[in-house]
Amino acid sequence: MNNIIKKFKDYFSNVRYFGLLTGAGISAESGIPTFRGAGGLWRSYKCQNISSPQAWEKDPGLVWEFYNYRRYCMLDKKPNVGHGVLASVEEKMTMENKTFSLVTQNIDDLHLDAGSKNVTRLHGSIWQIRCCACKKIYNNRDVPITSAYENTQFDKEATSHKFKKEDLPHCDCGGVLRPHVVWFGEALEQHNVTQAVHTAEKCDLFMVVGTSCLVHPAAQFINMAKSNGAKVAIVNLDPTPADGMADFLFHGKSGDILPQLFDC
Ligand code: BV8
Ligand code: ZN
Repeated sequence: MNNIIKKFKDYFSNVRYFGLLTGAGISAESGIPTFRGAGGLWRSYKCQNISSPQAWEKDPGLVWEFYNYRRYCMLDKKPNVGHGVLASVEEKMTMENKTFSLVTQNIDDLHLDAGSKNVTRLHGSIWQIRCCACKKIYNNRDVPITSAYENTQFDKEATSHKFKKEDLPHCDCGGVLRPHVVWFGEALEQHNVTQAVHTAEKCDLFMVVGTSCLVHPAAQFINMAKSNGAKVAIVNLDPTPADGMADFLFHGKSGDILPQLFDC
């Protein structure tokens, strides 16, 4: 491992545009379950089935129960060493007039909490809610989201309780508020895609941290960076389908590996 770390550091010393893609794995050491690990299930639902417009259409009260539970779990979570190292690298590169651009699939906002500035939240934020009628976006950290959700924050047995429309959060305009996240089957916001494409096309190093590289279109930015001539580094606990593209491949915890790769 030391030889590859030295190779990485030698290359990184000449990097002028550092692009990154992070996933649930970088937040695992903060105590937030990953999607395809144990965190992939809530009660009897697969996350990607309840994080969908179809589930919202069918039972918005249940979808809010899921997000209210995740907000409850995320409320006290703090950035870990991995988030902190990336925030320090960005600060150093900015002082050296170099570019740092972090694209995250995570909705926990821990990169922002760690001090990262140039962050593209590809899938939104669990701490933002949006009006289904007028599209107004609110920053909101209320847990429970409304009093009707008091004491429903558990993930084991299902509740037979059916939430009514009046139990849901409402906008000043009277519209129902939903989580401002990208559900499976929904398009990503164009401005975020534009920023992610720019990062993949312009960077000379693209680092992928803590993602199974299974969710699209996020995973495609790795191929895009590679085909645009960037070197690819992967830091992940388990092997990923993108490992074959890696010029620098590190299997292990991001909280252990990132501090070894950057002197900051
Ligand atoms: C869209 C917000 C089109 C919600 C999320 C092409 C091919 C195949 C499928 C598709 C495709 N195109 C579209 C699809 C369908 C779908 C998709 O990708 N499905 C997958 C499951 C096959 N994509 C979509 O639906 C996207 N939309 O394409 O729209 C469209 C266009 C026009 C008009 C209409 C529609 C939208 C995708 C966004 C979904 N929303 N999140 C919420 O969170 O509630 S995605 C969700 O998964 C999270 O954001 C999560 O971050 C993300 C990806 O998962 P990972 O982050 O990778 O997490 P995972 O658990 O999988 O992996 C963690 C990794 O960390 C593991 O590998 C583990 O080894 C590692 N790890 C663990 N601990 C550590 C660690 N590594 C380092 N250190 C550690 N300590
Ligand atoms: Zn509204």
